[in-house]
Amino acid sequence: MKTPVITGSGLYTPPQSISNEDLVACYNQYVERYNGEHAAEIEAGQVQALAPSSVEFIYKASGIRSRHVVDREGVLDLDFMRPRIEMRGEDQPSLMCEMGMAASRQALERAGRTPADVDLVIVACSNMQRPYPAIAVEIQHYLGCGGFAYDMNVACASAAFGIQAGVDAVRAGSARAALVVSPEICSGHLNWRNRDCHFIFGDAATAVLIEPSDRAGSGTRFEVLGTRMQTQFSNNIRNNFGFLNACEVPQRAWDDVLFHQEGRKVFKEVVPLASELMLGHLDSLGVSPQSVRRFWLHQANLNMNQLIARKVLGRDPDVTEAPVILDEYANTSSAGSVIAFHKYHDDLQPGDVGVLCAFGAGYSAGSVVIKRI
Ligand code: CO8
Repeated sequence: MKTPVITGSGLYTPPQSISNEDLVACYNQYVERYNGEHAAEIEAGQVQALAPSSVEFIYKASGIRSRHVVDREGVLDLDFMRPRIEMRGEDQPSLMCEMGMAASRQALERAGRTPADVDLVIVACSNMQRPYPAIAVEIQHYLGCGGFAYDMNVACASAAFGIQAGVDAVRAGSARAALVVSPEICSGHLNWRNRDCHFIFGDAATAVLIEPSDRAGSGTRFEVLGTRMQTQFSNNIRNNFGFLNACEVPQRAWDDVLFHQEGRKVFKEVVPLASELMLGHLDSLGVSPQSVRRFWLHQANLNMNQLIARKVLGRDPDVTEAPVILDEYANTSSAGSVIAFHKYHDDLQPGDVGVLCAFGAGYSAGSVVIKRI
């Protein structure tokens, strides 16, 4: 059995972003227009008036200040309120492929590798642009990698599950180098007209390269000490988009095929799930939680992350122990914990241990314990 090592990571950040102020101004104009257009039905009690959103609520409830998106103009266009994405021909790389390749190239460069060194590409993320051919096979093709590739979806925990699959393949020798890519275009599946969730998501892509220790170069490397995944069925985060939508009788409402959740219940149920997963995993590896130098947590909600870290550490974490990127990026689904890792790992010293932990819809949660070598 080989010893798997993370040898590089990459991040693609869309250049456009939307502040809470811009987002709320647009949403509140929509509310004003909607309530005006439905004034008579609202008056008659047949339609419920929409309530305005607020910048203060968003920051206090989530810690989010802004989000990067693939198209700001479409999201803030009152008549469209979603990203406008040009349809591409079948002979052109898809947007997900393009974003994933940008992150992959950076991960390979950091590891001192070329695409030809990679023989497994896994695209692990929440939303795929199409069912087939797999986005992973498209990235494999356009990057110029060998071997095989496949897509997998475990919602916000996808990157952790993808890393486990890559680690297992490298450990067993079925792959020489595994690239786990998480291109997330959450803005395309977010209901920007729903006050409860219009502020939650952003777009980004990440990549992680995993190689056996005997091939790993001399860059910043992290040995994977262990991975542990867990799932538990819940309808509290749901998206009913699927290939049978057009066949269903009666047809679903348009907002039923977008992201929706019971945020409060998710908060309450996922905090123990993620913290107990990490505690059990660390215990099985003989690592005390207090000795962990860094927690790269899924970035959905700042209060949630602080509570999870407090339950694991037995005290409040400081910002260097559980770094925050959601203030700038919002929830980028599976990319979030990897963005935190990508931006905040260079200062760790040989021997330092960190945990990447992702959690989300399913429910699903994954813990990856790594040690700087
Ligand atoms: N502005 C002002 N007021 C608001 C707003 C708003 N924008 N939104 C809600 N309110 C109001 C509510 O109506 C409520 O009013 P009232 O008390 O009168 O009923 C009040 O504010 C409080 O609302 P909540 O109880 O909903 O507020 P919370 O404090 O619970 O905060 C959060 C809401 C931020 C959503 C919080 O519950 C949370 O973050 N929970 C965790 C959610 C989570 O982690 N989800 C994971 C989702 S990611 C995932 O796995 C899916 C991946 C798929 C990606 C797909 C991309 C699209």
